[in-house]
This record gives sequence, structure tokens and C-alpha cells, in this order.
Amino acid sequence: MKLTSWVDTIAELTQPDQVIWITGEKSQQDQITALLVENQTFIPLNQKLRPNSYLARTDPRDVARVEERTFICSENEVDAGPTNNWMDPSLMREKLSGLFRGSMRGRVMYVIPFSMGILDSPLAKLGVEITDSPYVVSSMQIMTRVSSEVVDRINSGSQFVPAVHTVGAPLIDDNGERTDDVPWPCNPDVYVVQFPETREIWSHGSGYGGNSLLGKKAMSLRIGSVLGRDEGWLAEHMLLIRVTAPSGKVYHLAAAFPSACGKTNLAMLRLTIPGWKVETIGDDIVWIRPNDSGQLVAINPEAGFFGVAPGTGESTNQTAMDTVRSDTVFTNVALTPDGDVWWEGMTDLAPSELTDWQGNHWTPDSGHLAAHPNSRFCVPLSNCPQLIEDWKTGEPVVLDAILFGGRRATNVPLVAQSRSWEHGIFIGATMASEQTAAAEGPIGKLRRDPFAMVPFAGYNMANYWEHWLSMGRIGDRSKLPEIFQVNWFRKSKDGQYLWPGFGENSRVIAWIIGRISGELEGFDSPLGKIPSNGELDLAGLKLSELDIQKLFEVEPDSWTAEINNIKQFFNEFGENLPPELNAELVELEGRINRTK
Ligand code: GTP
Ligand code: SPV
Ligand code: MN
Repeated sequence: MKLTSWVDTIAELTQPDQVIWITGEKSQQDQITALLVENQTFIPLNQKLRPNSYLARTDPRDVARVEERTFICSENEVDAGPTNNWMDPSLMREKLSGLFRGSMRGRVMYVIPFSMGILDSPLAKLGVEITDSPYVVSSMQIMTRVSSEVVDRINSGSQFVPAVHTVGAPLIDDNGERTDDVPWPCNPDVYVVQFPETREIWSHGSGYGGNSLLGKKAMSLRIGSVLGRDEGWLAEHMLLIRVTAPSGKVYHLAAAFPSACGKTNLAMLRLTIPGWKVETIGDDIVWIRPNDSGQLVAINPEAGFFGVAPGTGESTNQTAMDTVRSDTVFTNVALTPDGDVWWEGMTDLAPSELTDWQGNHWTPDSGHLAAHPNSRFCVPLSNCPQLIEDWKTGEPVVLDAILFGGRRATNVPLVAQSRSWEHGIFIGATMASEQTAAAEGPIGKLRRDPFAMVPFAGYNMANYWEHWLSMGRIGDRSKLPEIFQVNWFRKSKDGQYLWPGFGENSRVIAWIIGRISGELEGFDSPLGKIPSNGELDLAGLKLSELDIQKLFEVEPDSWTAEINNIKQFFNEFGENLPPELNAELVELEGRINRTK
């Protein structure tokens, strides 16, 4: 597709006043920031306390990803699979052309050329997002690599993913009447649509995060997973870290946790045990592919963090606090009287007075949260003091381990190692988590979220599992990463977290590396290898014997109920379910039954 003719077609459809091409240059970025301040979308923060940083308050209806309005419009419904919303592509195209017709009237249409991954990386992919939101322009310049060079490459024949976004709030109506703008224009008729065959993205109505920053979930995961299926690689909702053991040996770990389940925190882990070091590579998206020697190598295709603010504080994630010290766009956090930001969990005590995320006066007695539970910070990777030194090269790293985790109050142990590649894929496929504020929906409800990819897989989840299984057939299995299950969120009967989490998760990382290096034996449980007595370094923790036992307890009846729930879930995929996964389920049932 020719870039300029596509841009012309979209401009004809959406009818903006003006078209501006984003170049990635600092001077243009500064103009966009100034415009956002003028429009009151950005509130400048205190320059001394939080240099070059801004607060954005969204419309209170536009605060999270909208999964029920996210569609995979493949030609055949079966290719979207039971975990995705689907609509016939021609019907959806009709709907979208209605919604997009004249949607940018009175506004500027921005054309953002970007690369996911370092431009010269063989793993990089190009995209172009068209948007009428300067907030999106500003955030995309943080989250992706925006440059005119991308345009040159496209004009010389490189492929790109076309992505169109509008907030769906034209400033001129059908009668030609002009209305005033608001700080956060949006439209409750949200659609986030992916066409996997033509690799197109169309997003209407929302300016928020994953709904509007289309290089992120829409391109890097939904379209990315389809590209990965067709080209032999994997696009994953994972963090990526480099761990250096006291021996000096270096390991790379990726981990898939659902939204708001701890990826950013683990990506920025500060170790509480001596001699170890963790460096951050990425916190949300990882692209993985087999190399010539049959290892899996990985990159972080993003250029920034779009992290959950609440719960981030000096005692939980000092690295994130240092990262957002400057150059950060905060969305839906609270404002302090001296022009700084605050959110629940930043400090133990709330300030006595704040302006809440909706702009209202707030005190600790107000009876509601000051920051929205899905409030976020958006900041360049380069701000992170723990970033790997060679991040600028974008060199892929060889994966040594993959972790799967979620919020599980029961059943799932603190850590367990899979018995084989297939068992590892089974663990990923049967992941479940208690729902969080990252998406609209009931908080706390348990849902199956295989590979943390339910909101992000661009094709049938069962075929996606098969694609993962196929990585186990490419060569020497011993070169593949080891797969582990983790759970920081197991609770005692009285509802308290059993595990301290955060920095203390380093103890689990150390055990995982002990298993990979062969230094630790582990102990066979029905769920895989768990630490045997003394293998998990617990020195200095205030954990009782009973707590430790509870963290690893396998309750047979509870597991029988879980297995039945997994059976029901697997049934949704009919004959597309890979037989290996059913075989794993049967084996698990056998192992659980033998403990009864
Ligand atoms: P997305 O950006 O939505 O994909 O989220 P994420 O997976 O990066 O989650 P993040 O690290 O931002 O954590 C989400 C919430 O979980 C925050 O409020 C954290 O404070 C909390 N959290 C993270 N790690 C731990 C942990 O080890 N234990 C406990 N109890 N809470 C944690
Ligand atoms: C998530 O929900 O997994 C996020 C935030 O990382 S968003 O970009 O809004 O998808
Ligand atoms: Mn995420």
C-alpha cells in the first residue's frame, strides 16, 4: 500500500481541517506539548518537584481498555476463536466508515510514523498511526520510536501496519456549526478493531492507553501475534529482565502476567538478597523468535513504560519512583497542593489535602480513592536507572526461562517448574487471574487468561497454543527456556497475602536460576518441581512454617474443582484444542488423584 494515498483516503473520510506529519523532532514535540497545555489536556506539574512532567485527566468514562468493544474481524469467525469478539469484516467496515466519516472535522489529523523495535533490528516492524488526539501523539513519541526515517523506509518498499484512531468528537457538526473543544474529547461508542488478514487497525471513541496508543496492544500484540503465527515468531504480553547471579553468570527471563498483575514491578526488581543484580529490558511486550542455533531470543519492541501508578512507592518499587522523577505524563493520578502527583500506595499516609483524579477537592475522609485504580505513568525507557546498559543496540537476548503468573488467592503455589515444554505450555494455557482495574469489568472475579493474552491474541487461542507447542519441535529441546509458574498473590484464610512480594520475589528468581543452572534439586509435587526444604532463601523474612506450607499447599479437592473448570474452558475450543494439552490435563488429574 502506498503511504501517501492511504493518508489521503483517511483524510477524505474523516475531513480534518489540517494534516500534520510527525517527524520525531524535539521542536515539534515541544509544540505538541504546548498545545496540550493550551487545550488544558495537560496540567504542567511543579517544574522543581517533577521537571518536564504533566498530568492528564481523562473523561471519567474513558479510563481503561474496553474489552467488550475490542474486535478481531477475521474473514472466518473460527479464526478469532471463542475468547475474542468477532464481527463480519464487511459489516464492521460499514460500521466504521459511518463512525469515521467526518469524525475529525474541525481537528488536526496527525500522521505518526513509528517503529516497534530499534529501526535496524531484524525483529523490528513499522507502523503508521493516524490520530486526531495530540495526547496520543505525545504518548506515542514516548512509547514507540517515531521518526521520518520510517516514512523513507516505507516509501522504499518496507511493509507497515496502518492504524487509524479518532476520539470521535468532531468540532464541526453536520450543519457546519463549530463547537468548543474540551480537555478530554471522547465518544462512548468505542470500537477497537483489528483486521488480521489485512493487518489493519481502526480505533474509535477512546483516547485511553491500550485503546488509542495503537503501536502497543493493537499492533505489537494483536496484529503482532498474527504476524508471528505466519512468520514463525511469538508476540507476547511479557516483561523481560537480565539477572546476574553472584557467580557473574547472566540469565534472561521473560514473564507473562495479566494486566495489573506485577510485570512492571518484576521488570524493575531490586534484589533483597546479596550478590544478585537485575536489569530492566521491558515491562509489557516481548517479541520472541528462534535463532539459527534453536534458542529463543527476545526483544522489547517498546520505547517507554505505560505503568500502573497505584501501589508504586518507595517501599515497593523504588526504581519506578526514580524513573518517573521527570519527563513523565501522568494520567488520572491525584494532584498535590504544590503541583506534584500522588496516588494510593505512593506513601503510607495520604497527604491531608489533594485534588483527586476528577479534579475535585479531596481529603483522606472523602471516602473514595484520590487516584483512579488504573491511573498510569508514561515515561521513556531511558529514564529507568536500572535499564540494561546496551539497550540502545536492541540486540536480542537468549531466553533462559519463561514465567507464567496471575493473581490467585488459592491453589497456585508460589513457584513450580514445569515438567516439560508441553507441561509448560499447559501451565500458560490454563493461567487464570482475579480481574483488575486495567480493563472495564467486575474486579476480583476469576477468569482464565491464558498466557495473559486473552485481551491481546489476534487469532484463535487454541491455534496460538499450537504455535507455542510447535516451538518445541524446532530442534534441540535442551536449548529452549525452562518454564515456571509463579504466584505472588496467594492468601491466607483471613484474606492476607501470604508472600511479601515485590523485592522479596528475588528469592523466587534465585531459586528459578538455581534450577536452570542445575545447582538446586527441587522436589516433585503434582504441579511440577517446587523448592525442597531449605532451597528457597527465606533469611530475614517474617514467615511462619505454616505460611510457607500454605504457599505450596496442594489441596486435592480444590484442585479437582480447578481441573473441572479447566475442562469446561478447554471444551470451548472444540477440536481446535491441541491434543497435547488434553493429555497434560489427564496427567495432572492422575497426579492429583494419587494424592487423595
Ligand atoms: P499492566 O501495565 O496493566 O500490564 O500491569 P503490570 O502487569 O505491569 O502490573 P504492575 O507491575 O504495574 O502491578 C500492578 C499492581 O500490582 C500494582 O498496584 C502493584 O503494586 C501490585 N503488585 C506488583 N507486584 C506485586 C507483588 O509482588 N505483590 C503484591 N502484593 N502486589 C504486587
Ligand atoms: C494493560 O492493560 O495490560 C496495559 C495498559 O498494559 S494498556 O496500555 O491500557 O493496555
Ligand atoms: Mn499490559
